[in-house]
Amino acid sequence: MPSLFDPMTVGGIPVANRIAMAPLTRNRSPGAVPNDLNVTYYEQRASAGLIVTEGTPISQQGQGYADVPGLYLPESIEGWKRVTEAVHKAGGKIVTQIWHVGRVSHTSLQPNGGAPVAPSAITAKSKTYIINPDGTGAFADTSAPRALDISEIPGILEDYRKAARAAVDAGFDGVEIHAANGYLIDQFLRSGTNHRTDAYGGSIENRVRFAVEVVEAVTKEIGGSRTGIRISPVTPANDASDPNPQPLFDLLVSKLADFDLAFIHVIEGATGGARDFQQGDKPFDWAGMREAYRKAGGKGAWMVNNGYDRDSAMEAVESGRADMVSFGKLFISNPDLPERLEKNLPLADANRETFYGGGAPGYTDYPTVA
Ligand code: 8OZ
Repeated sequence: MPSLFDPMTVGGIPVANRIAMAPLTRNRSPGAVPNDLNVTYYEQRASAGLIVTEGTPISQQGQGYADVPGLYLPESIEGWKRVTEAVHKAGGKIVTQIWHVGRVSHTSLQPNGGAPVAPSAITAKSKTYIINPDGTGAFADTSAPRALDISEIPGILEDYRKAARAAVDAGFDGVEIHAANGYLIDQFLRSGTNHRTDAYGGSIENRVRFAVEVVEAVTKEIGGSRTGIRISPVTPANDASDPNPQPLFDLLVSKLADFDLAFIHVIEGATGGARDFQQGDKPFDWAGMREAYRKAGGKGAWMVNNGYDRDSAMEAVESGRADMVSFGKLFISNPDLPERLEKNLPLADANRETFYGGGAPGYTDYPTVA
């Protein structure tokens, strides 16, 4: 029987345990460049079997929040090299989450102050975080997006490909494609945000096309064994909706089986919220989606997320329902989370007020037990 604390191999990545650090937006990289504080933060968490970094935009167009690190500037790649070196030196493994926000952005963050792009011109009922002209930060309504012309899609696929190459150049063990939480790929997947009438909209076959093309572009560049993907079939995050997610996501994962991915990372329920959150009239069948992946020949590690604690994480791996479990908030406040879980030591709570932006407080000052 596998345990949460056993090593395994995730695609081509040997990991020391089945505890992953979930991607967490922290808005502490001004200029999109990882800095000393970011190096310390990730190094402190290197005992995770696998770190998935915060979302990292593949282009300025893919950028939706102030002070997140990028992968499209040479300086950002140099900054990330210092992070990956520190994590590797400490014995950890780290992949970066490659991200395009689509409509969840603001004109002030876009190239030439233009409109954010999306499958369809539907404004998200959501907020983003910007820097005012006077330098202060503020939450702002997302700007009205424009619908992508079909001729622009190859350019975005190229941005994903380049970001995957940049990630490997920066020393990452691989990438996680961010296809969750109502961002660009998820906007194509779900019917609430995709009203297209071309080959990328309408039927579920058409709505999974963009996701599959991104996976193809990335895996062609760096290989499936270094590529994972994160999905959130029912989340309402960023105003995402689809009344019938099961056939859509079953089809998606069955198509992903062709790419020999390292892992599939599944947010079960509403991101950071209710695990039994439902879209449509039936509860989502999580085991059924995994079965659709395995039946199609998918062999990647099945990583689960959302509100797990020690008992439920141990149960998920011991029962074989999951291969890995990722933790977000608990990794913010417990840099040595794997040791604490293994020894059943007390866990510290994270302070929400320091989640986004700021400096060391609430970022690198959570102590380890020893
Ligand atoms: C919280 C704040 C900003 C962005 C996600 C990348 O939900 C995010 C995010 C989370 O996936």
